[in-house]
Amino acid sequence: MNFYQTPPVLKNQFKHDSFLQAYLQRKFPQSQFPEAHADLDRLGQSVVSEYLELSRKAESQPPIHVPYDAWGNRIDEITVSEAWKAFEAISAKEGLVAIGYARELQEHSRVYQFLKLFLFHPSSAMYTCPLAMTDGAARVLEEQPDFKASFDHLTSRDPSSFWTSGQWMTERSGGSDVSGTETVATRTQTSFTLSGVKWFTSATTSQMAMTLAKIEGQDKLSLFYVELRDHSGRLRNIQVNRLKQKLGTHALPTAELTLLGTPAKLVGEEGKGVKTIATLFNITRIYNACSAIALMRRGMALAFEYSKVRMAFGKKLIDHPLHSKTLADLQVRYEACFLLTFYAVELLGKSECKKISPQELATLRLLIPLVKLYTAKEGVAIASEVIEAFGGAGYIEDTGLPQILRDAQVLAIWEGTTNVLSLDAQRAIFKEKSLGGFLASVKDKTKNPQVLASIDTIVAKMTAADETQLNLHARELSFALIRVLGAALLEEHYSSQSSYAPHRFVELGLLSPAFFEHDPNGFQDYINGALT
Ligand code: MFK
Repeated sequence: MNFYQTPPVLKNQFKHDSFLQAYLQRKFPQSQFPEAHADLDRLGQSVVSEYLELSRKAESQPPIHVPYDAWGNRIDEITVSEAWKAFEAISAKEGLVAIGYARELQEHSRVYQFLKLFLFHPSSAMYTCPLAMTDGAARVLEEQPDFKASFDHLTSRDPSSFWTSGQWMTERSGGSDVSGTETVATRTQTSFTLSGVKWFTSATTSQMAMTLAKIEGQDKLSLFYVELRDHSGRLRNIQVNRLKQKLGTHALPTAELTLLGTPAKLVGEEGKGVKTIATLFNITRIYNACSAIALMRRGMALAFEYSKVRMAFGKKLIDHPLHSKTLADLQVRYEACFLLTFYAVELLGKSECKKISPQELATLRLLIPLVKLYTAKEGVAIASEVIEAFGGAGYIEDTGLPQILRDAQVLAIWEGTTNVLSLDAQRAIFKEKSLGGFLASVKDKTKNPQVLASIDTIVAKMTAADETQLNLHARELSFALIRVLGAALLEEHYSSQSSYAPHRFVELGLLSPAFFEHDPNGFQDYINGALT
């Protein structure tokens, strides 16, 4: 007898998402944005048909590095699948970067653009990675009149002129502490050349890249613009050492490069490289959050569809209360992540259209590292639960489910790890004084006494702590701050603190069980003892 299971079938990911539709009703209503809604509806169907097929093809045909041609000439070609190439043209035509810069819907343009990215991401084989860096580079170059031609390429809707950009920050000395960057920029008569090794360069097939280097004789980093290839398509004094063998993101070419006197142009002021590139990574960090919620939503959609067809113990999975309660908790956590991410997107749009208040600006500064770190962690946890919700099928490669977990894991690493972002949040709080604005934004959206009490506890603990304690508790502080905002956004979304989702989110816990409580000295002896 043949045994078969009914696979979950994805429906239009725009239309058949009642939580998304409720969000749109509040923030981006069809009556006000009818053309955008029609476009999103079309895309919601493409991502479960044509684009989904392409992403499967791209995933099954990873890039290949060809160092030499048949005659021994060093060529360093990176060949990618036709499907991966197709995503470049699709991204241009869909306006996945362009919409954010044309600003036809003013401050709502970013919401429209990120709704498209949200739908696109799980069916893109991670093509959103080059798009994130392209968008970040466009945001930096938009402010630099000398780079107008490149900006136009990055924000083009025409596939024949559209460019993507890389962002090469990581060297062998470290991906978090970029101050150890060893690449040297040497002055030429007209510009600079770069020499050094870049240890992780994602989307190495991009036409251009933004990268950091130290100008000879200087200690501080500067930001540089590089065009990778000359008019004949040959790399401009760049050697590809190898492609990385990665846990996930298999369609995405990530290479180690040696720059051998690569022509480059300075972007912004000399010695202000980290500050200038912060504009770029603050955009890519929002993309990271958007990618995390997109993977959560795809996983949840699949798990929910499966629960309606899979029989166990005489009834459908969804009719088992323990299974449906498990899915409900995941959905609550996902909804908080969605609202947090789109709150950041709304504020980004307002800031770019100069319609942002000082309170909102402070909120955005602190929200970016917090939403990036929180959604990434939740993305991995929810992806893992989704796989479990399929039982053994979730562990089988050709269901496509393991890819969700693999691809989620990178979101907690690239663009800043959880610890590095927690320290960035502390920089935003103490150096840039963003906490007052952030907490005022939370209080504007909640009347829940448990949320308000948690804010009081956070402030009291922070006020009593010295620098060492703040550093030790940076992670739990980050999670507490983002959860109180998540609870407030759920309350605002449901216009009530007692609806299921806002109530349950608070019940699941705002502060960690031992918030700011452990002995600051004991852990070091303990871990050293345990590991030696
Ligand atoms: C699909 C999803 C898309 C994702 C795309 C993935 C592509 C991935 C490819 C990659 O490139 S992964 C590499 C990711 N690497 C990082 O994200 C770096 C992580 N490390 C940090 O974020 C560190 O905190 C940092 C490098 C910024 C610390 O460097 P420094 O040299 O110790 O910086 P410093 O001195 O603290 O700050 C320098 C200036 O930048 C300061 O301004 P001032 O000069 O005015 O004092 C800071 O205020 C400013 N700054 C730093 N972080 C900022 C910032 N400004 C605004 N926002 C921030 N987050």
